[in-house]
Amino acid sequence: MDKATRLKLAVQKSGRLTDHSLDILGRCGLKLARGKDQLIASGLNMPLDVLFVRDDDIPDLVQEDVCDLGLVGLNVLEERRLDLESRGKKADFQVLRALDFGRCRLSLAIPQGESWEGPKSLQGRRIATTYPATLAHYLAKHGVEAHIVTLSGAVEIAPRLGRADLICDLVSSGSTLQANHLREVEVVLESQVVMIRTPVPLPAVKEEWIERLLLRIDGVEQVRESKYIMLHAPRSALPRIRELLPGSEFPTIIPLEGSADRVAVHAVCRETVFWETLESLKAAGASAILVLPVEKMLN
Ligand code: PRT
Ligand code: ZN
Repeated sequence: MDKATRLKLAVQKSGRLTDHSLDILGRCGLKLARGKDQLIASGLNMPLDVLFVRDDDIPDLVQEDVCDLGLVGLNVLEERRLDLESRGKKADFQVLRALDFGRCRLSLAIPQGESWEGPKSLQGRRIATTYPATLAHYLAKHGVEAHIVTLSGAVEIAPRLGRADLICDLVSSGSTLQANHLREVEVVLESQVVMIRTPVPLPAVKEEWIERLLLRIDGVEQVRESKYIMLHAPRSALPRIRELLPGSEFPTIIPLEGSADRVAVHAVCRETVFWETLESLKAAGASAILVLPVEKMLN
């Protein structure tokens, strides 16, 4: 593999982000030759290879220019950035895009039944976390002093084991907190997956492929909720119909052969199209309403 011409992208090897990361690359057209448990997979139809690693290693691999690109949760990236900065070093990865998956939040949670009066309730307490740098930054921002108990996992059971008074951990549905009799009280960081790149300037051919990949990712993200709507309507109803079409800019209006009054309307709607919207369109005079999925979009 030629380092000068082939992009290297780091992706989580096996975990919550793996399937979504590969899915979005697949939607961007990438076909990978990958044997199971391989560390690296070559792109068959793009000059891009995927390196499978632990998510925690992705920021450094990109910062140190081992990989050109990486897909990683903002929680991991921020922790690494704040950790480096707390030691007087510079975090150099650049965030290119925020992607619509891996959403979660890093939150403070206290035992149910305890009272909470804002960050000042943290003064002098012991907080268990796997995100010590992010938590330290939060505490400093709020001017409170607390003891950070750094754990490598199973943070949610720390209060019951007497190792901490409360926790700072990732939450998505909240059911883990509930099962451990904890109550979420404050969000420290909202997170989702981001695409990062090396700070090092790359050869032109690689920069071009990054641009192409980003355009394709934008297209993939745009079509996620998008639908193509086709309908017939009286010309007089067009102003109302345009109001009703969710997130569409310029619908195409086509005359219907043999009908002076009725037209066909075609539009891309960038927001979810609900049954209620279709019912309102019908009430406004539309008929023959079709809603189709959009597979690809390039603006
Ligand atoms: O082996 P490797 O180091 O690569 O994987 P990992 O075990 O560190 O990470 P993994 O696969 O668990 O998570 C990868 C990334 O997914 C995280 O860094 C986040 O960016 C994102 N993510 C999204 C989550 C969650 N949602 C999530 N709910 N990561 C972890 N959780 C855990 C959380 O720690 C808690 O234990 O799920 C539990 C809470 O979930 P709920 O739904 O009960 O609230
Ligand atoms: Zn990890």
